Amino acid sequence: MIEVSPEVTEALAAGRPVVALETTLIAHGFPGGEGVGVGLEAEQKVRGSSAVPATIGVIDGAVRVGLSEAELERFTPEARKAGPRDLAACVVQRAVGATTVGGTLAVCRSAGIRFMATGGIGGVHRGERFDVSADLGELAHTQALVVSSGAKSILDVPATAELLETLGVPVLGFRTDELPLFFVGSGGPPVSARIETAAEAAAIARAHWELGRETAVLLSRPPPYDLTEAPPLVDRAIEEMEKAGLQGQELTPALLGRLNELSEGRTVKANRELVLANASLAADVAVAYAA
Ligand code: PSU
Ligand code: MN
Repeated sequence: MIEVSPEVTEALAAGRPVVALETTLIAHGFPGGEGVGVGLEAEQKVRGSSAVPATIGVIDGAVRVGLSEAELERFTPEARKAGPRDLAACVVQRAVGATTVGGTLAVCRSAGIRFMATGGIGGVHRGERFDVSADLGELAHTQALVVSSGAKSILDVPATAELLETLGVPVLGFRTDELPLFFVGSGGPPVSARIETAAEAAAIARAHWELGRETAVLLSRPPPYDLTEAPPLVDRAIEEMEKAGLQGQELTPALLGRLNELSEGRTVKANRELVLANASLAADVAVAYAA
């Protein structure tokens, strides 16, 4: 049920660096078809750092690892959001399944891919309602290094950091002491270790797994520039969504769309930049690990 492209198969067999990329970001993370362009650019960034991109998603009754441009274009907003629980149903029902970080990591585990890049991981949502992303469950038992700009902007980030500690997931800060807050780099909870280079991240990931740890390693890279106007807009968008009664899987896409309106497009631009920077760094770490 998992079909790996020839390019990715060859790279993995030869021990060359491979970086997985998710498709939820493509289908639901950007407005009006912009996601495909971001997905393609992220792949170019990975190639630019001498690694092989492996974008993952479900199409035509199979989990696919390594997608062509025409295949990427099928991950429209109509695609189902595919967390780890949704992979099987998407395969059997032949749905287009856009994999989340959790869904992508589940596939990485089966395919033997050790590196992944994203914008922000899911985590503990704010508010009274119990909503904790399945991303955390997969981070707890997948030996992969995930590069992100911390957790999604709309989450309860201190609670997410506490849960990562509970699960035993190292949180490395790339040239920072604080877990980035997605749109802004500073003000978050402390990381478990600060690192300065991609090689250092690769060495810690290797040591973590050689010590028998079975969890992921989260490498947090501050966004390329601070969007200081974003946090109050995030608060406002969340309040609006609560009033509208939005919850579950629809919440993130709706919130990101509203944020884009409120910021006149600046949150989307910032999101794009940080996704691309994270793809480059993930490739650098994968290259250092392979060496
Ligand atoms: N971060 C973003 N935009 C996104 C996501 C994360 O800035 O669209 C996606 C990722 O695919 C992540 C998912 O895995 O949201 C988590 O969603 P949930 O909270 O429903 O598990
Ligand atoms: Mn959820």
